[in-house]
Amino acid sequence: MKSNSPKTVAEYYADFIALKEAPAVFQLSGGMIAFLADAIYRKDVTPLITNRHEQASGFAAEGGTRVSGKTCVALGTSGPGASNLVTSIASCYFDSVPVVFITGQVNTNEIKSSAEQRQNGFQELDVVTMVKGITKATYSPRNAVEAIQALHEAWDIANQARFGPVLIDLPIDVQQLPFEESKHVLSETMLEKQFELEDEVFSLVNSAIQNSRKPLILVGGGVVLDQATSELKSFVDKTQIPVVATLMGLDSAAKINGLNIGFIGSYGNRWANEALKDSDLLIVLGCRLDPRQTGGSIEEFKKDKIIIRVDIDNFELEGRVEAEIKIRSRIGPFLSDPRLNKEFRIANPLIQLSQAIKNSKPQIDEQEIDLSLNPNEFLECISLIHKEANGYIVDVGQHQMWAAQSIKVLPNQRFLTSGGLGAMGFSLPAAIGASIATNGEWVVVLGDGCAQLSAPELQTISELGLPISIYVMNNRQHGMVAQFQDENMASRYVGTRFGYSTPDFCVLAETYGFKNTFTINSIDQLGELEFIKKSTRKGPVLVNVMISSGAKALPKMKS
Ligand SMILES: Cc1ncc(C[n+]2csc(CCOP(=O)(O)OP(=O)(O)O)c2C)c(N)n1
Ligand SMILES: [Mg+2]
Repeated sequence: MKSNSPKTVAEYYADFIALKEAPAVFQLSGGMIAFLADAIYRKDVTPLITNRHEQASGFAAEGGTRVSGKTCVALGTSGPGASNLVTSIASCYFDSVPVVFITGQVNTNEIKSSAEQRQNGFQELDVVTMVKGITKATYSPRNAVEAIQALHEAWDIANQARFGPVLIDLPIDVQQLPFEESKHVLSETMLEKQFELEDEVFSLVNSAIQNSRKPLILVGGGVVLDQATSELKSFVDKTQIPVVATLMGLDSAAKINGLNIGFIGSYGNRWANEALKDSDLLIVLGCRLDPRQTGGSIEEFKKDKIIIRVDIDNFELEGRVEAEIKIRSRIGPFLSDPRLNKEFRIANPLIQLSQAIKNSKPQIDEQEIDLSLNPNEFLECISLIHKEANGYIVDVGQHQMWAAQSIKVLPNQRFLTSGGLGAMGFSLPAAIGASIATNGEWVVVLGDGCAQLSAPELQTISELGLPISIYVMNNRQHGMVAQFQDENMASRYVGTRFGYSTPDFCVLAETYGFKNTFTINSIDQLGELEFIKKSTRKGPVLVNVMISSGAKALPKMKS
């Protein structure tokens, strides 16, 4: 491109993405998106990372955005590139992550003009219709002005609470059009709503807390999304109300010294679920209270307690668990509001209760059979050697529950997983995004099944030399589903053990260029972890952790 030629739409996009300090753009190449990728490359400000599957690009953008709080971008070409992004778009939608997805599209004059026509252009796909239900907004710009407006609006909308993904479907000819100055002012309705809270709300909350003997805070993913972890910490420090956390709230709760009881839900720590059950006041912060958190019976969950819910999203407040006090608000402003009484301090019996249960039945004693490697014990040990890591990125399955139950997340560490969607294959690409966005060390915990969904990303990791330590919790089965088959299908392991196999993950990683791989068969080999720690600083490490297929995710709450 000659320097005197006018700026193109693609170049404007590259400038804008750089100006917004997006930590990275993730992509897999394709003709229909190539002009935009080329402009980002030439701008040479935002790292342009090439993954081996568009789904990985989307997960990487999600990981990078979640850990940095800054929007990353994922690109895909038209047709299969766009459809491959769909799972990662859903993941961002359910976990409220403001990623901007941009798909290439065929030339505007090749786009089909009727919904009845299946396809007109080669690799034409109506991705906008496909993702309408899993995005906050979608755009199909047909000229330069629309393309520029779409970018400004999309970025803003993604970043307004409740956060979520947006998609711009950008035809190849529009990418090359000369940029045109346009107005891009958000209309009134799109501006972030502020929720004024009445004095009465605070008197209700204050008296509910005052009258409670066993108050408990339930921390959900909304706390970290609202960047309200320090407000949570100071509220807990002052009031001494203990906390329990969901899968998405584990890292926020990790900031609470001494009063963090643990992980609740279907596979939660026994003592945390008991504390929740025994509480007489539950303050639910940024948490959907989905069936995995409440169990099947809402009545049982609500029994003998008052529930206060604070959430930015009215639909959640009006959701399946009706609270006695519903507060539509951001978490941080609510917790730091001077009208909220923070002087509450009692010796809370829930602390003693949970400690007694923990002493009599620690997490590692939950397994029903003797194991040469207890996954809970192993993961607790892992957290001792990765104190300097930025955090943990965990996939989906039994290993996810073992990690949530036993990893000791430090106050400055993150714990990421695919929460709402529960998408296998999330962890490796998300760690790529997290590592690029933070320029730092991450630990991945994934199962042998999940590893096989995203194994090609080992090439991306090794090519970039990212300091990621990968623990494959290898039970040679889709353990979580096998456990379900034990309970419901007389242990007929269809597709989980029958007709399922695993490669040698060390050989696989070495083929992808990993220099450091280890296999661990028993807890006695933990001495080797020191060696792993040293290797991690130099680049990626893969540890193949052999676990008996008889190990289960326990305790398991009845549904
Ligand atoms: C994309 C996708 N497909 C299927 C599932 C259903 N599923 C949930 S956990 C699981 C098993 C995961 O196996 P593995 O990674 O080996 O973990 P393990 O349970 O053995 O620890 C499956 C198949 C899913 N969550 N995501
Ligand atoms: Mg497995």
